Amino acid sequence: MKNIMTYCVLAIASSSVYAADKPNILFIAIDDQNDWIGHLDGHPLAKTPHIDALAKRGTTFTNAHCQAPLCNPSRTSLMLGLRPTTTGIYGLSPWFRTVPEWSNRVTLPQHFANQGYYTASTGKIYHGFRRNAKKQPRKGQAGQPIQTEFEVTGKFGGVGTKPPKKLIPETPMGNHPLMDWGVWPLDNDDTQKGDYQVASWTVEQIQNVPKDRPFFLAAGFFLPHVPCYATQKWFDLYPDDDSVLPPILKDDRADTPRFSWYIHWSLPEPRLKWVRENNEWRNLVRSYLACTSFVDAQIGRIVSAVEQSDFADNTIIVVWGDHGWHLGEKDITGKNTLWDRGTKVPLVFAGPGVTPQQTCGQPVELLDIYPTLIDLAGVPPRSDLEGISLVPQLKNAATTRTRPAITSHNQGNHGIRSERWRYIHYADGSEELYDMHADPNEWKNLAHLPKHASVIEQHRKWLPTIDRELVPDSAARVLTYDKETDTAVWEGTTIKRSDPIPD
Ligand SMILES: [Ca+2]
Ligand SMILES: [Ca+2]
Repeated sequence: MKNIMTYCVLAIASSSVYAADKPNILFIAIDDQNDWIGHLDGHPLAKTPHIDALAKRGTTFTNAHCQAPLCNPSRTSLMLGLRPTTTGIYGLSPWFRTVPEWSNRVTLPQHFANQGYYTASTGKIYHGFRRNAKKQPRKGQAGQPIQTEFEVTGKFGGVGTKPPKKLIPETPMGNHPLMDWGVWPLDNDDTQKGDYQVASWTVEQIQNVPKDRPFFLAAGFFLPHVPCYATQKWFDLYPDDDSVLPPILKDDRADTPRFSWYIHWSLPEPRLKWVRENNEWRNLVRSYLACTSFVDAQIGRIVSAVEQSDFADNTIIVVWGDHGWHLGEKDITGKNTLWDRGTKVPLVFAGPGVTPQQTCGQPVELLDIYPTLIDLAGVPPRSDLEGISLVPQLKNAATTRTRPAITSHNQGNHGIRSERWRYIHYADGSEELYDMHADPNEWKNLAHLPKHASVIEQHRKWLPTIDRELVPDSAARVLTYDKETDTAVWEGTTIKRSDPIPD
């Protein structure tokens, strides 16, 4: 008996010794959150006091961009530390573990688990809920090893309580159930909401984590992803008039290439035309803002739990969004674009090693989170990550970065965001260029002007050299393009050059 006891003690000690002096990581994701965050000034009325306070406590990146403007490829990129043009995952499917090449890839939390960290997750971290290893393999996958994405997996969260039927009129492209927004639930009870439960579970974890090793705790909020339901008090933060609407330019897309429509050709998210005709534009904008403020409050609950815990001084907190969202800009609502509204996201770091009260306006990528957390925590580095540590900027925000932020949406379509410019290159060779200093709304495409030829040339150099085709079983929001025959195929259907743009 004594021998067994000694063995147990040794086993625990050996797993904890290595990581005992390492900081904890609190990793907070927000779904479909664009830069409508108070301190980012993406929307002048956005109220996010808790994220803003965290930004003051640490360093915020005001020019941070996703690597793919869609949940699954963006999150896969971040968690694997590889660009979508390297993973070949661009659509909502497949789940990367079913791709033989990535089935054993060590993800960000797994890398920390391998160093002795306790890892736990709740809510939307990956696209779709990934349970822990206690679950049986899915049908057809018997005999395959079950991946343990996290040691412990908590509540999924998600939408939470739903109204008995949609709150808005029937939407185009099949009246998708997720395309909905408005005040819900009516009894003002936020505790029925999935994101409230995600925050509660995270707070409980903070209060009860094992004390013998550091933690990597991941909390993923679902809102402001559609359906944008929030209780009345969050709507009351915003005026019920047209001052909430974002600025748009009439016929803004007259100077964007036809191919810019191909990357979001036919989707359940309504176009601007529909939300206007159905008097839903203001309602959508207020709903999105209300959800953003609600999620901000949930983040506040978690951060406050850390501050009141024994881990207040040794926990690195990172908050990020998986991609942006349009609310009428460029004639659409939704994601899947290569403009700033579709790619720009909040990215805030706070905690040990992070200089407080800093704002960094240099272009950075979600891809940088993996090497940054390794660097900040002082765990062994990896040579197979495509991001670059942001620790130099977290120490001094003025430290120069040499490369722009790159976003890809299906093979061949890339947005290159430097400090001043946005350059977009589509698979058929068409291009856009915006001067983000003079034209932050990206209204005036300058790509055809000879005087900008050298700027375009400088940005073209950053187009990914690895630009893989879609992996097998890619589906949902996938586009392929064959240059030889000038044929674009959206979700299995050929788009003809003469087809009218769907509205
Ligand atoms: Ca998303
Ligand atoms: Ca325009």
